[in-house]
Amino acid sequence: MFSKRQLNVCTLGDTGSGKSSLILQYIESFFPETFDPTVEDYYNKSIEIDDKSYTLNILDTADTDYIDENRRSNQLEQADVILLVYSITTLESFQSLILLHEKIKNSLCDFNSKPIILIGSKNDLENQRQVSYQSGLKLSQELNLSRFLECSAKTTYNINEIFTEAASLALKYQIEKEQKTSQDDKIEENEQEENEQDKSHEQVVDNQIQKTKEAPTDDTISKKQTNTISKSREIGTAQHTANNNKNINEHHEKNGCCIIM
Ligand SMILES: Nc1nc2c(ncn2[C@@H]2O[C@H](COP(=O)(O)OP(=O)(O)OP(=O)(O)O)[C@@H](O)[C@H]2O)c(=O)[nH]1
Ligand SMILES: [Mg+2]
Repeated sequence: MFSKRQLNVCTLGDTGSGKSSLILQYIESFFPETFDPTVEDYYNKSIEIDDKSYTLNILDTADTDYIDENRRSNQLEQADVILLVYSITTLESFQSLILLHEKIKNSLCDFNSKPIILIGSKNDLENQRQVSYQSGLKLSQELNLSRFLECSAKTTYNINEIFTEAASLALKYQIEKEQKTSQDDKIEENEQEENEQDKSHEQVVDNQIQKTKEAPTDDTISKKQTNTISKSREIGTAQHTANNNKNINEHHEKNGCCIIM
């Protein structure tokens, strides 16, 4: 059966920064007024990109301090895109992202190609703002992130935009990764072929060397020829002597005498 391509999103950020709220607003069109800290939750939703349908898997994580490092690094590896969330009403949640970003960098082998979106949540709470829009934008540029967006789970401002952008970046990341893998496979295949060709060439050269070793040298050929010549000379001499004796005998027989040898 035809199965849809899965795009994996991982959300990270301080407790209370608004991760669960923006996910719930996107998935269920629901804004939770009361705060219920997350342990770990998974959500999924169908999404269209260029008339094709994909499944967007969203991981809602617990605050960074409460999670095992291996588990976190697995979550990061699995993700095709990472959402770094801070609240515009809490400077601390913004500052802690710098350290979190550093941890992600150290944890991922393909950090440079993994897309990361910076999100400033709760922008409906303008009167409580502690982090300016410019600061968010500046940080995203300094850290070379893929995108920066402010949003509000309460008013739904930019909520769809976040996940549409996340899905597109995730798809791009997956395709580039697949292309790189197939290129690496081709390079490996070519290297193997070249190695095999080198080996068979070496074998041919070895065989030739072996044959050359076994083949007679000019010296041995001339020795053999000398032996053959001397042997034929010996044979010739013997025949000559026999013929001579025969002639002498015939001559003596003709002359009525015989030689006893
Ligand atoms: N006004 C307003 N309040 C928000 C918004 N988003 C979240 N909140 C409130 O902020 C509190 C924390 O939000 P959560 O979404 O639960 O935060 P979280 O990042 O999931 O927290 P953890 O699960 O502990 O990591 C809740 O009481 C929400 O009602 C928003 O866009 N506007
Ligand atoms: Mg939560």
